[in-house]
Amino acid sequence: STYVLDLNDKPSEKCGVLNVTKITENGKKVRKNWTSSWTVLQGSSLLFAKGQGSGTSWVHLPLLLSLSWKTRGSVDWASKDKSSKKHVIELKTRQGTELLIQSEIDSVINDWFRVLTDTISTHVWE
Ligand code: I3S
Repeated sequence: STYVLDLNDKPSEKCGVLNVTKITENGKKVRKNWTSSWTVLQGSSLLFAKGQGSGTSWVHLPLLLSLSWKTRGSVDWASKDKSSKKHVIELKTRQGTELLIQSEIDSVINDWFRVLTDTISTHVWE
């Protein structure tokens, strides 16, 4: 896909394996399906790999357009009622989709929290 080509063009700024699930889609609750996903932050986009090898496709989440307070999205620590897991971040998009991302390793998820909040807050809006 085109995202694979993009990845080869520019160095990624952060990557790693996270546990990911959608909990809401277009404002409607959906059944959780936690999956371990290779995740890449590139510029102001977050990419989640689906599948492996030549069958890999990328779910593309443009952070500034989807998650910043300007567009009424958010990045925050998930409240306990969202998951029994530890170290869970909730991503809410302007379109009413909510994702949870999680790692068992607190330094890993803390780094992701910092980089995601930095990405959506340091952008200068014109
Ligand atoms: O928020 P929920 O519904 O308690 O989420 C749990 C369930 O989705 C469960 O799957 P099934 O109900 O389809 O068997 C998952 O295995 C759990 O991981 C979900 O909860 P956590 O608390 O792990 O996010």
